[in-house]
Amino acid sequence: MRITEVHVHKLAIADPPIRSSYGLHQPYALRTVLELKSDSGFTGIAETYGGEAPAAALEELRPRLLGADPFKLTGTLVDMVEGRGSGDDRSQTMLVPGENPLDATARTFSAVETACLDLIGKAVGQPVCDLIGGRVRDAVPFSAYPFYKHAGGGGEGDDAREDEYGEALTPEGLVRQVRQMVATYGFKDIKFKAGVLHPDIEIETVRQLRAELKMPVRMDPNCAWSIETSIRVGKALSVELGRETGGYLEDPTASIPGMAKVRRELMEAGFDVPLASNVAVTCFGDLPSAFAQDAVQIVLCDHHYWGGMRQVQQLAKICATWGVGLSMHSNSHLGVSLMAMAHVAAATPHLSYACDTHYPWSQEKDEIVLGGRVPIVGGSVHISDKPGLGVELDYDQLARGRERYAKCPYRKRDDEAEMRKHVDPTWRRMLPRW
Ligand code: GKR
Ligand code: MG
Repeated sequence: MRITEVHVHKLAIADPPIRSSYGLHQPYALRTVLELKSDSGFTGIAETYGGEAPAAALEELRPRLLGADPFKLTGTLVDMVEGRGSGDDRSQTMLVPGENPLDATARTFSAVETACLDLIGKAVGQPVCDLIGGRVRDAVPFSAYPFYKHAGGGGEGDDAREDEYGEALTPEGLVRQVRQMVATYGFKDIKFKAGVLHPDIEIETVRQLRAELKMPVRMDPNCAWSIETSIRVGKALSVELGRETGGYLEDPTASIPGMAKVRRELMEAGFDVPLASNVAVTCFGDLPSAFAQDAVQIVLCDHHYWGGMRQVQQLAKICATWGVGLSMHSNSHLGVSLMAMAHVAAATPHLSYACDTHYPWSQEKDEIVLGGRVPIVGGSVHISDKPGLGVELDYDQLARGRERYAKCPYRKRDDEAEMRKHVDPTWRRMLPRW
């Protein structure tokens, strides 16, 4: 089998004004879809970060993709994910995920790998999860992912969307938002995006979420807090975020030594609040010092920037060996990414918590998967026996996504600029904020 066509599609999808310590989401999230067609008539697809740079990186690879054998292709590109030593300053603390130059080639590789696996799966009639080792679960659990949110449904001008969830800038608003997500998707866990309001309001938000929804709650302020504040919040929420109740505290503060200090002080005070990370730990080179310092008890993987599905499986094995948990991080995405996340999670035995997904924040109108949105039922994505990722592209919808991209002014994610435009003209991302 040979790759005969390469298509790189730049898309924009409506995204509501949700907040994090990075700032405010723009009215459109950007995504890229890679399409590889083969001489045997099959098409493999992948979805990754959007804007100009990820698409340009894929375009640059075009000469190496055309004519390549998809079974062997990723072997020839392996230098894009291997051979990077530890010790560099590779933290993405100040950068939104997808903008870390140090994992740029790993992100490009991941898109190629995913599209090749989809292509191979479609050619041999097997689902991706069964190609990469075999599924250990048929249903992959995801969490409700509530955010503090301003009024608005995303999109702009005559493409402004209805506000499905409404404004949510109080603990009660967040409870309402999660109830709505749970009613629609059946989630059984909550991953709460914090680092936006004063920590005392966020403590109260977690308490109310736990008391009202009675399900495990995880909290992620994306490094907005000092070490002292992190310890204070960890102590205040030691039950709600504690190991026994299935919670964790994610990236409360920046850096591996900072996380290690928070963990040490909480443990010495008798509070077993596990710390998770997708900011302090973002690549294999980060693992030795994070594990040696016991800075992170759960690594949040993401095949999009860890270098693909098989790198995630290797990460899982390393984490299992070291007694460290594994779950999955997410960013704004559509159904192709959701299916790739679900397939790798289905074929990864060591998955300790329900995965994150932004999928409830995306809309039917933007979905590019033929047949519409991927169902999340009982909080899980079901893995069928359909070949590859189990989804095909809807080319009309893809064309609409491209048009939206051409029309909108956004070319890379910039939550700070959006924050200055709509909330506070002087806003800067300051770490720690509290
Ligand atoms: O969508 O604003 C967001 C999130 O903050 C996202 O960019 C993060 O990558 O989901 C995230 C996380 O840190 O877990
Ligand atoms: Mg996070």
